Amino acid sequence: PPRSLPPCSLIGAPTDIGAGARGASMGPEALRVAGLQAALELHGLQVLDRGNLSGPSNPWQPPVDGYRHLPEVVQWNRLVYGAVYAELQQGHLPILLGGDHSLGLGSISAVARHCAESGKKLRVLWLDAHADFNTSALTPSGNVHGMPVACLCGFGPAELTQLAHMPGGGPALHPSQIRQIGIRSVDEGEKRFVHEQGLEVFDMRAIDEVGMRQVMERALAGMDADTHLHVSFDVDFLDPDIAPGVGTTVPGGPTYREAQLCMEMIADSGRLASLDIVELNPALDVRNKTAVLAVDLVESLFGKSTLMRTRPF
Ligand code: HAR
Ligand code: MN
Ligand code: MN
Ligand code: MN
Repeated sequence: PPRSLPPCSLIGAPTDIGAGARGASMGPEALRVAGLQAALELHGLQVLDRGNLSGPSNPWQPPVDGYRHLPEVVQWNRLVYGAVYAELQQGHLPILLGGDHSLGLGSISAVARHCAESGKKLRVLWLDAHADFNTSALTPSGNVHGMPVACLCGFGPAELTQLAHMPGGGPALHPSQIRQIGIRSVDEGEKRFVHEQGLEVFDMRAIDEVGMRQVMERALAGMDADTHLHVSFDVDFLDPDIAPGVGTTVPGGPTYREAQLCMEMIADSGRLASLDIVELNPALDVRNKTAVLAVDLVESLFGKSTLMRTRPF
């Protein structure tokens, strides 16, 4: 059945500035080549391709005070913030095509600001192999793509934690707004910090024990008509057997069927209002198959289903 979704705006952010491997900068084009726009249009959506943002190149330097490329990461996130915020203001559904996951900062900061201004509640689903909750003191790498969730919760350099200039001056997110799914790689210090801050993490063990269906029921619980749902889809969420085209593969991720169910249940919630597709690395892919898979899953996220089902099985 046709769903009433606003026009979607594709925003390319071709950079690997926060990553530990080069190549995520080619993600936006790989998603376009895999047919993202046509796939969404087939499901009745209006799609506006806003092209690519243009930011600083990657100097590929070691960390300085615990961060690699902080000035360039800030510049890219300012660009992403502006582009995502502009689409939300026009009533569009922004789809950020990364780029690495450090850009989730700019994207979700814009969403948080928009929600604060429009009186909406915000729920963030973070689909990832990693918690991305490091700080400069905890990080083993200095790569900012391992830090965006911490920065969104106010733990990080002011240039990154204050991107949104939230009313009241606080952080963009409170940990209680976040649900992480698929997690299976958390660094030692990061693990303690996740626990301290009370992040709600549905790790792979949770999926093993109760299944993707119950995990998603719990992750989506408590939303209502006033909830804006943001999905931050790190492609390394998926098992590397089906999704090799990412910089930081971790074995033991969701299967094709589990990932489909995850996306279908998000679609059924009817609350999806913004999306990041990040960490796709075409330099490490095999004949663009990870991009094709990502497009297939995003179709489900936007309501493709096998049958015109009216209730869960
Ligand atoms: N935890 C590791 C670090 O901080 C690896 C982080 C990798 N992050 C991503 N995005 N690929 O989730 O360096
Ligand atoms: Mn299709
Ligand atoms: Mn990530
Ligand atoms: Mn990841």
